[in-house]
Amino acid sequence: MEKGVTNLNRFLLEEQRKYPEATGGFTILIESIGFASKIISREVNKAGIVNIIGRAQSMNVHGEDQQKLDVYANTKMIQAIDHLGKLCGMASEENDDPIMIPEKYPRGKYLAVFDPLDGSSNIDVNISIGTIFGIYKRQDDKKSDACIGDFCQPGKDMVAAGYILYGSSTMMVYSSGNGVHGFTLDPSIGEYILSHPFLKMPESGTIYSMNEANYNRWDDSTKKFVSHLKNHKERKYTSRYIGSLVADFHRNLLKGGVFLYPEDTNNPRGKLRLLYECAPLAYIAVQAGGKAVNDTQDILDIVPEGLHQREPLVIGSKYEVEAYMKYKKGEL
Ligand code: AHM
Ligand code: MG
Repeated sequence: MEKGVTNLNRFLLEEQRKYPEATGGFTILIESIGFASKIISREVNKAGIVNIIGRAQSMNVHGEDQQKLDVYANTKMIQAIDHLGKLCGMASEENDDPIMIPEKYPRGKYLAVFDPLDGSSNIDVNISIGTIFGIYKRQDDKKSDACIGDFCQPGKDMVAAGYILYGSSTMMVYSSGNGVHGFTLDPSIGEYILSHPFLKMPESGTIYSMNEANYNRWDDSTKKFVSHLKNHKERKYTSRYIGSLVADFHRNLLKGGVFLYPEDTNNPRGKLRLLYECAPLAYIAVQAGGKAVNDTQDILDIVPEGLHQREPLVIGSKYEVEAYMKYKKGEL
């Protein structure tokens, strides 16, 4: 390996050595998600050429059109990790029920949750999209198939979470509880190279990201919070909204600021899914020194009641998220 260059595998191995009791099961899981993401990245990059963009003519559990690339990414994620013998089940935004480990493979102690292709409305227009994942450990020691209840753990019990951003370059950002680390895919060698070790989110920022077209459907506290940012005395905020959560979150992670998808009259419990979108990104935000809440509590404290539960999401730098909560509680 080139001197001074750390690829994802080496990084994971060195992390694993810090825990003598580690069996390597976790390392191979993250590596394999990395492998799936390279295949997805390749397909995203050639989407226009091979005409894979467009609808797959099926609807997912949320009643939304699935796009071809969603289906492709979902399949690749499942195929990359179902045979490792490390998982007892998977749950995907694209599947109604838990995804079982095929009969012929052994079961393990981990559970994987993922949104295989987030921001799918941006596929057709060549805008950044992403993959989000979280890893939990099942709470009993059984090695049988997971049931829905096994996935109903609060985000703070996750053992790792991360995302892949298919942007101008492809990046994988992950945390297993020891800081947040970013790897950039070098397409010439097909390797993720450590480019952003120990990422920290600025304590406050000047960016806010939300779908302002929903303004009239927000409650008063959200409207007041946004007006607070617009009229801030010390800071001049700027608005940035891509409509791909991974991309909006990633920018704010690096630069500081806040992303909000609060409840509104059309989405009384928010739009984004707790298990596949809110909790994994909240885990990353908190590990990087940021914060994530719904309308009343920290995202990581919420115990899901089902696989596809939605939650309002306000995530980003501490200052902005705490200010939002003060407006919600009527303190400001
Ligand atoms: P998806 O998982 O079906 O792609 O939907 C989630 C996306 C997020 O990436 C993004 O933050 C949000 O939906 C955008 O919603 P809207 O178009 O209502 O602003
Ligand atoms: Mg999606």
